[in-house]
Amino acid sequence: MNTEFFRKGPFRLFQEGAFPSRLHEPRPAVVLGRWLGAALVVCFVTGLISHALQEWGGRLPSRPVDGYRVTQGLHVISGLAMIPLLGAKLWTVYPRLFEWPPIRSVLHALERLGIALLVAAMLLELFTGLLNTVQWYPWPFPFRETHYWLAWTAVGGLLLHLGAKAPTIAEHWRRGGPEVPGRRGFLAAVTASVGLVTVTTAGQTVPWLRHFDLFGARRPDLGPQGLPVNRTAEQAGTVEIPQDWRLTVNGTNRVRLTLAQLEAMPQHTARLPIACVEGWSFSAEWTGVRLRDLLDLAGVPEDATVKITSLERRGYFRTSEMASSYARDPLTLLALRVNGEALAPDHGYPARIIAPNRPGVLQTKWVNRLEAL
Ligand SMILES: Nc1nc2c(c(=O)[nH]1)N[C@H]1C(S)=C(S)[C@@H](COP(=O)(O)O)O[C@H]1N2
Ligand SMILES: [Mo]
Repeated sequence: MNTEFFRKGPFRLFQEGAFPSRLHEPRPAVVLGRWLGAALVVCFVTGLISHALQEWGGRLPSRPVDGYRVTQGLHVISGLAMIPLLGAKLWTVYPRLFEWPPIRSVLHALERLGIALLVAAMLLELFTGLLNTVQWYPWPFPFRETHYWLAWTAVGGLLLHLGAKAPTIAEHWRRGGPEVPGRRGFLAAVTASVGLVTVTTAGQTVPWLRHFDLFGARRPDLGPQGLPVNRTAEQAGTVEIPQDWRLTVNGTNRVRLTLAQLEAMPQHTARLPIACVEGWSFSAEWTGVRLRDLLDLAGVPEDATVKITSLERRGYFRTSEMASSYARDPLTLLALRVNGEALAPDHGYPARIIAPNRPGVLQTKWVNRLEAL
């Protein structure tokens, strides 16, 4: 065979020595792998918590009050940090794409297939997550299930990858041998990128960073009543509240209450966060009627799961379910006021749900019916 042919054009890359930078050696890849691994563990665990709270919210405790705010904030912060980390990691190892021969054995083929799966799952996961943080869902499949199963695929692929690479990782885990030229500068650049991404987005959930929140989806202090909005009253078609609006509570008996009657009931105030799955959050002082007082009025059984329905006609979040651990929590309110003012239409006038440790998507606005399931 004319081996000269393989030394020209794109085939150049398949030659030994085609990638002279020593940053493509295993040591930098192992260092980045550790950082990426740490971010991935945080992102994966907090993602499972978010999934669990949305899927089986009932069987989880309604405390700590800020639980979801913290875990979902970390989820989005670690996910965004993984974008530059993964980019750098892929850059250190991409010369492997041009390994020659491409396949040495069945095991080697499987290993490469595993890596392809891992990289594809990670890229898709970060891409869908990133678009979700800016509330863009351009795909026909349900985001949450897809994001959930891609996460398991990535973690499975990662475990295989770690298994296959265990000897290399062990060998390069500790620093040894001479300093790799350019290593410090490279790692400093990666650290700076991660820092920049974090500082310019984390302000959407970390109050003292809010002034640096250039790229986060929301500023936690911008919006009606100084609070951001997910879906406005206009988008939800709930701008006009019917004159004869009543809250209906269905239990063993049925109760219908006007806003004035709700306001005449004992009012409670709680400082609770809205924590959106998209990664932004804010805390406010909510005032209204304890949900459990309303449920008791209608004779809803203590252990019943409650279905909450809003005036909104269409939309994924027009209803939500709430298990008894939440419904009976003394901090869970049907809020009528926020920070001392009647709710703005965009925040759910005349009444909204607010409960501790509950994902934002389930804090239903424009509520008009509660019923025992
Ligand atoms: N009826 C209804 N309630 C809703 C929504 C909605 O689209 N419709 N969006 C939810 C989401 S995703 C979030 S994050 C919070 C945001 O509350 P805010 O708009 O008052 O900040 O409202 C929740 N309640
Ligand atoms: Mo949300």
